[in-house]
Amino acid sequence: MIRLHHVGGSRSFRILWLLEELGLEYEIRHWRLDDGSTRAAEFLALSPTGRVPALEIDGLAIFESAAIVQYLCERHPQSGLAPSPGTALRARWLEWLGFAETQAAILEQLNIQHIFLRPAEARSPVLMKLLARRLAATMQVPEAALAGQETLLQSGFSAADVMLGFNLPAVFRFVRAEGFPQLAAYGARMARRPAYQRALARAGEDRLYTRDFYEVPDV
Ligand SMILES: N[C@@H](CCC(=O)N[C@@H](CS)C(=O)NCC(=O)O)C(=O)O
Repeated sequence: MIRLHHVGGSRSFRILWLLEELGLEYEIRHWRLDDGSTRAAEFLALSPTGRVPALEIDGLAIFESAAIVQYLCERHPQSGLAPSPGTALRARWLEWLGFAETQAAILEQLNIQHIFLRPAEARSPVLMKLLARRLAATMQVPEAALAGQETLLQSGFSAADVMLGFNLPAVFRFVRAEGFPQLAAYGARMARRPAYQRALARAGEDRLYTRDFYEVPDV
């Protein structure tokens, strides 16, 4: 039995997408981040900081998206979504898994600054600008890696693309795509994958973003 604990538009989409890439059967339990339910004991038993994703699988509960991705890939080595442990390619794959979270953490700070912080005076345009620059710096890395290849690893599509690919629609809400042609094309390629589309159809509403682009307000 596989049950994904999911919030629309959140990092749990990575797991939803990966489950579709793996062709596994699973159920989804939908949660909201704005009704206190992820702070209840029932959810904290699955994910002690009250964050999604959490995955129940054969009696085990796992949190942290990169850990879940690694675990699912280990259970399904035949999927080819992760290079073999101990190889140089595996080192690159693991780097991308961690890197995707480095980038997601900056996105989270941008979300806090542009969307969640109340009252609006508590927001800092200086910090917004700094965070957008830090985000752009992370974007340079896959931009360079993708020159001449379609996926993060030269060997082809892997779960690293799922980890990073999830970030991209959000990334381009804070940094314009113009300076990042490889990354923008890659994002569009990932979104065209049938498994991505199937995941999107089951994902539920993304309530976070109401604008295509979040400008830093003038100070
Ligand atoms: N490093 C964790 C981060 C999980 C995380 O922060 N998830 C967000 C949604 S994208 C969340 O649940 N936030 C709710 C909260 O912070 O209370 C992972 O990759 O799973």
